[in-house]
Amino acid sequence: MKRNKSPESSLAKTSSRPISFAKVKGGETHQQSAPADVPITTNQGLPISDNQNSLRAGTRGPTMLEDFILREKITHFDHERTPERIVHARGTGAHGYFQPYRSMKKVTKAAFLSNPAVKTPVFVRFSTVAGERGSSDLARDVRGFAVKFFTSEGNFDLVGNNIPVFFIQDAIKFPDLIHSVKIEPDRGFPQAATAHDTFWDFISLMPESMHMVMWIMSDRTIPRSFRMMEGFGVHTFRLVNESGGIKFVKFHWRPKLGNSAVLWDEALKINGADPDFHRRDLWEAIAEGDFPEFELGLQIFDQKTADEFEFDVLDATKIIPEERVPLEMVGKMVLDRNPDNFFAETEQVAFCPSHIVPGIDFSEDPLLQGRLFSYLDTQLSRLGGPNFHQLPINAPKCPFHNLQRDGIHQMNVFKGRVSYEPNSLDPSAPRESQDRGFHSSARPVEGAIGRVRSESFSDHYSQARLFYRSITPAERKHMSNALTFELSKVETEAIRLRMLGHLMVIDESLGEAVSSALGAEGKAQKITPAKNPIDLEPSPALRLYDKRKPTLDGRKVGLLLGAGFDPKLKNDLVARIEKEGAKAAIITGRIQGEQDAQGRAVPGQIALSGSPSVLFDAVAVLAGKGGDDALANDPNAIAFVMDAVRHCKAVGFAGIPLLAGKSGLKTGPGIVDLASESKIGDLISAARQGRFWEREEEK
Ligand code: HDE
Repeated sequence: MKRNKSPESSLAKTSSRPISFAKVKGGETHQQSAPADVPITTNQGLPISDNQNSLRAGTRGPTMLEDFILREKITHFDHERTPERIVHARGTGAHGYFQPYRSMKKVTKAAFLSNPAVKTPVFVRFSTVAGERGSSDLARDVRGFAVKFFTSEGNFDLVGNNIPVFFIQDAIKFPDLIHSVKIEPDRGFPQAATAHDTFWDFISLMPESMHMVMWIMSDRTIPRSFRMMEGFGVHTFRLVNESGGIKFVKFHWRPKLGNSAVLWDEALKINGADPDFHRRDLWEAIAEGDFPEFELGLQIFDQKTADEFEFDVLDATKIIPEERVPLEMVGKMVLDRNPDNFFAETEQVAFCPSHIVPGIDFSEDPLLQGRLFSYLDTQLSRLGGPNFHQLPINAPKCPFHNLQRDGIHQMNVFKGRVSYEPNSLDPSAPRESQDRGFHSSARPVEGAIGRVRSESFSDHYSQARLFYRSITPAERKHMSNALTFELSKVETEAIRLRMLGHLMVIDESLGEAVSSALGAEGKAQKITPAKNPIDLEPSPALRLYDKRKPTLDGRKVGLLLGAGFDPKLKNDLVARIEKEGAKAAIITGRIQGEQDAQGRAVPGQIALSGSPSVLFDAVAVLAGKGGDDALANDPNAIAFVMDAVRHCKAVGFAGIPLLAGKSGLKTGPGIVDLASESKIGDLISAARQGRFWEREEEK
């Protein structure tokens, strides 16, 4: 009987070889031949003759239960997802390496820190915390910064965040914290947001969270890029050297490109324009050979120094100011390869703080202690069983062998009779090693067991105040705006007033600014701290801005072209931007391109309707006579310029009077009239500076 074929099927089979359509460099669509000798098969290896049509009883009849090929394919598809992570569900990963600058043998026997000639492979996963897997990148949230070092002595996972402190002091509060921040259980929203009642209800009842509140309401929780944010191990760990000498350590990552953040108004708009903004940014940078780099910095200190602090180094709600224990930069991490497969690598990677190597050891921080249990446990349900370490992305790159056996998804076929130790039947079976094995560092333990919190954990406000008073005026203003936004979304007045009470304790001017913005002057609930805060010496290292040398490196400049623009000016500008290590994106009203002053069509890379200026670090608008009028009547162009001005970015323009009257564009700091080529330099140095906070509106 003659069978009817679907149109795609006949298209795909017009030649003797199957064809598919693929995008190739330059954007044209090309026919691609698949190699003829690789037949598609079932999972059992059976070649498949028709991958377009299921097995039917008659041409228009029902599908046969007998169609095992259809059933295998659909069944596999039905089970393609693993449960998403309970927290940090949305993330993106990258491969790279870590290389120490020098041997750190004096303080640690960790192999990956002892030889500057050795590059240790790493896999990094950056993430948000609260949102589900499909949420958008620019949620106001802590960012996860998890690094798996595949060292010669086993995997070391440094599972950190982009903020050096945490909300709670004891792991037993973690489920409550996360339940409060996630979607509210009755209504299933809000997604990826702290701005709702349950979060602020819990937080306002947890004075220990106040330091973290300062960090999450700062610009740090809306980073410009994963490449431009710091990372922290958060807890105090121990370093152990060959002779058993012990020091304390805090881990820090510092981005080579410096810190950058976006404004809240930008974050909201980026989430609409490009919900994958951060993952795209990382992916593109690596694909283009612009490899992100982070330096590893250690704060190393001894017991005596720890005893001198007014806080407890085991309390994860505290930092050690860098001015008191400076960072020692010990090596760099370079991210130089994108994953081949998002699911197999980024989704299946399993980080566990309990993955440790000789030379590093834990501390008694009660939060860390709880984490040592939780991560292994969560992988059992997320990855389906105890053999997740055999997945390629999780397997150590050094030899590993023990006598654990069987279990779901076992990939190995172990041979022989022996699966126990000690044994005398198999001399080649793995044995314990006193020399090379991991030894927990000897530490004194004292006291009676009990559900207690040390008195040394009871100051909840001094470091919150320290943070607020250390950051720049622009950051303080953004924090006050953020708190106003968040608390305005809280429906229950009592929660708002309780939070205002905490803010008053942290810093009266902050408490008053937020009270007034909410219209709740004088209504803050009176909060009496367990321990009165003390005024600490401000720590400039806590600032986000004013820390880096002005640079355009790694940034992106949007060039909006209007008809009749000067092609030489455009080319010179692009060349200067690229010389700075930045990228220029050519934006045109219609994607096919724009006409320059000589009437030549110049292709666009992105269309204006899909590329608001929030996607760029600086912008320029180039247009000739007439072209400028057209832009002035285009709402997207007006919004493009108005937003860049409002967001305090460097703005260059050529073709006057540019959008006069509609964009709000007036001359001012960082706004450069590109009347002549000599002005390109002015625009570049303005763009290097980044933001001109003096232009920021009052609110
Ligand atoms: Fe996590 N955390 N966490 N966390 N965490 C997880 O493990 C947990 C904490 C962090 O990209 C989970 O594999 C408890 C602090 C990152 O895959 C889970 C406590 C810090 C990631 C878990 C904390 C982190 C996670 C969920 C309080 C910064 C993502 C999926 C005791 C130092 C790793 C998973 C990745 C993920 C538990 C607190 C960072 C449920 C119980 C503090 C970066 O095991």
